[in-house]
Amino acid sequence: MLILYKKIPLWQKIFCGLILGLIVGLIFKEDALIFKPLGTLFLNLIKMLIVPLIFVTLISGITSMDDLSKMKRVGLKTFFIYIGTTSIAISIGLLFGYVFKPGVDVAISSQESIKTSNEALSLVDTLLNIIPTNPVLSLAEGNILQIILFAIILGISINLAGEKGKIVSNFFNSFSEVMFKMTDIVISFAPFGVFGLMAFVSASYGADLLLSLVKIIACVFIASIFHMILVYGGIISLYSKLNILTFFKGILPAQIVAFTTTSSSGTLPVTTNNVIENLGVSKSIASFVLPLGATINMDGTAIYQGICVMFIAQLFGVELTFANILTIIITSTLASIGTAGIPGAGLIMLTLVLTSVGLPLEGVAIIAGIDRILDMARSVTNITGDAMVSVVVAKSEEEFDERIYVKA
Ligand code: DAS
Repeated sequence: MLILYKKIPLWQKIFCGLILGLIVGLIFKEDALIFKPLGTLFLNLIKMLIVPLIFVTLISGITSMDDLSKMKRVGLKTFFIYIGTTSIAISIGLLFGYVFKPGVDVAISSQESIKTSNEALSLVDTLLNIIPTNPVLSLAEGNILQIILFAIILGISINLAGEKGKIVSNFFNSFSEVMFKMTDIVISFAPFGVFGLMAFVSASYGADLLLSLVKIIACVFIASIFHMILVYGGIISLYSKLNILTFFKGILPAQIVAFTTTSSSGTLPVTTNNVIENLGVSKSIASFVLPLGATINMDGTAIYQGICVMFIAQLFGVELTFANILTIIITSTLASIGTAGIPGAGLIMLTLVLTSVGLPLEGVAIIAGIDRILDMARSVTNITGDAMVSVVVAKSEEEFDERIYVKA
């Protein structure tokens, strides 16, 4: 039996966990909540990985690019593709919100408390807060943006130290291999964890709430799928000349984990494993591109912001001007950079975007009631965008093994 189980591809095991969890939750409702600890255990295991994995593999990734001009080239490519796809994403979100009008004739009173907008940091605060005044504290607190900045500076410093930095560089390369192995161990538990998470979500929400707000849920999901197929699929096939279906099959395990955990950072170990093991991206490119993407590249969140702003404007009968739309595009793009890769982060940033155009925050209360469902779509889109960029950059840097990709 165990031998048979080991032969089943991981993505099929995780997918079965997802479907089984959904069915069990809808059938057994509150009784299905007994499976929640399985999901919590899995979430805690991947949270255990996040800090050491990002810190160690990012440094290892940078020290493997000891040619500073190459690091600059990879960094610029990564950053510009991230910003470009996020700007397209917010525009798609606004377009879907304008065409589908999800906020028209919705009369749902909300039970959720409204998160105040002062939780949404301004852009300047976000940028200043990235500086790790105490790197050990940043690691202990899991402040991902500060960890990334410190790892980048440390990695560059190791390269600049040359021979004298070799021992440190070898240590991080070796530690990075160990962290990849630890990630494999945790991922083997994913099917059970995904089952527990999905059973909890479907038991908690049930069919009735979902049906009452089906229009905005459908809008966010359809726009996310549209963006992934059109934009990511387009770049993968037209620019990198690779098979789209192979890409989506190779990243499917990470997509399912993102769907159930609603955390890009939490899914990072699985995303890293998938792009290296299934899509042939080199460890150094994956270690550099993915941690950055998990925190600053949030196309799914940008789509969600665009749709929700239109939903709330329609809900309260507010006509948005062209200047409002431009403001929304800029603030949503910046907000998605500042959004952390954790569950529900986008909802807090939504209040920043609403405030930027003077829309009432009361609408956030309605969104908050279904935000976990909407977060599933945006988190899947976010990690898929990260994976797409890692494949495109790896192929352009000839750090890509097409033999692995075609076998995905
Ligand atoms: N849940 C966030 C993520 O991990 C996205 C969001 O909340 O917008 O990507």
